[in-house]
Amino acid sequence: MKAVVLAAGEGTRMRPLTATVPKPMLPVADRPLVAHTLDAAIDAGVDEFVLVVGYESDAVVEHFGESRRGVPINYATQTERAGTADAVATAREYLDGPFAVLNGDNLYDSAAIGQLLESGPAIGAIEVANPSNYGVLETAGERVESIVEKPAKPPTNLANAGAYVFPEEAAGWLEVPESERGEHEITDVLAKTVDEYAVTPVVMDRWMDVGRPWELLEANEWKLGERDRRLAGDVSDDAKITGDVVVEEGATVESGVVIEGPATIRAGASVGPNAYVRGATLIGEEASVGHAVEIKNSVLMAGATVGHLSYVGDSVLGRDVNFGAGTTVANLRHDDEPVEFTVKGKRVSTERRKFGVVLADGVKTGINTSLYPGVKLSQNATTTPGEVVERDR
Ligand code: TTP
Repeated sequence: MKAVVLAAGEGTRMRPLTATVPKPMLPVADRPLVAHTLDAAIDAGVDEFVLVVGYESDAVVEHFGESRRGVPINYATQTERAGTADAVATAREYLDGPFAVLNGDNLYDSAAIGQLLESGPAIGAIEVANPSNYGVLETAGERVESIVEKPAKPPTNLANAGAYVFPEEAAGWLEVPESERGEHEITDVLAKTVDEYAVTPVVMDRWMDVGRPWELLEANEWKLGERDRRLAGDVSDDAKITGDVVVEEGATVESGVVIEGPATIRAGASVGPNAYVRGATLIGEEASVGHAVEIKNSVLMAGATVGHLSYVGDSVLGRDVNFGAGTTVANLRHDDEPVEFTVKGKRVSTERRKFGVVLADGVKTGINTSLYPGVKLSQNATTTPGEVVERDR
C-alpha cells in the first residue's frame, strides 16, 4: 500500500529549533524524525511513499532522495500550510487505491501500522489518561462511530494517533471546508469515511506526537533506548561505558569518560577526556564534549561544542552551539514546580520537573554563563562572560 507522509508543517511550536531546519529533519537518535516514520511504515509493509513537503523542503528532499531502503519516495509540494487534508490533496496525483496517511512528526509502533494496513479503512488510536486534550474516538464494537475533538466528556480513552488507512474513494473527498482554526483538516475526511465505511480502530502500544522541544527529548529517549550497544568508534580503554551505548565509527571517546546508556555518540563526535554522559543523550555528528563536562538527558546537534567545565541537563543544543567554559544549565526550579517554556508567545508548563534550555543553531555563551530552566535563545544569540540568563532572547 502507498503511504502519504505529511512533512510540510512549519513546526512553529518547536521554534527556535525549526528556524532553518524543518521539524521532520530534527535528530532523533541516529536519523531525522521523519525517517522513523518512514522506517516504521516500511517495516509494516508500505511499498511506496508520497512525502508531502513544504517548509524548508530542500532539506528533506536532499536527505532522502528517490527512495528509502528500496521503497520509492515521490514528493508532493504543499505551497501553503493550509491543513492536513490540503496536504493529502497535494499528493492526489499519486493515489490509485486505498492509501495510508501518517504524520511525519509522529513516532509509531510498526506492528500497529502493519495491523492498520491489514484492517482496511482504519484509524490508529492510543489509550491516554487525559482524552479531553485530544481528538477522541467514539466506538461501537469494532467500529469507529465518530471522532470528537477535545470533548469535555470523552466517550472513550482512545485518542486519534494520526495514522489512517483510507479507501480509494476518499481521494475524492479531500476538499473539506475550513475548520474553526482556519485549516482544511484530515479529520473531516475521516468523518465522511466513518459515515460511508466501517472504520476499524487499531490500538497502538506506543505512539508519540513530537511538537514541542521537550517532546524531542522524549522522542530521543524512546529511540535511543531501542538501540543495542555497539562500540564501533575509537574508545579508550580507560573509558567506562555501561548500558546501551552506541559509539559510531569515526567517533572518539577518550580517557576517563563515563557514559551511562542509552546514549549515541555519532560519527565524527568526540567525548572527553574526563566527561560524564548519561540518561538518554545524543551527541550529534562532529559535536564535541570536553574535559569535566557533564551532559544528562540532552540532545547536542551536529557540531555543538561544550568544551570544558560545563553542565548540560535536559536540554536541546542546536547545530554549532558553542559553550564557553563553565557554562551551566539549571534544570530544576527551587520551588519544585514544573518548568515552564514559551510556545508561540504563551508560557506553558512542560509538565517536567527537570527541563533545561533550548538553544537554536549557532548560539555562543560566554564563560561562566548561567542559564535558567526553560530559557530559549534564538539563532546565533550570544551571552557575555558571567551572565545570568533568566529570559528568552
Ligand atoms: P501540526 O503538528 O499541526 O503542524 P506543524 O508540524 O507545522 O507544527 P506546529 O503546529 O508547531 O506549527 O501538523 C501535523 C502534521 O501534519 C505534521 O506532520 C505536519 C503536517 N502538516 C502538513 O503537512 N501540512 C499542513 O498544512 C499542516 C497544517 C500540517
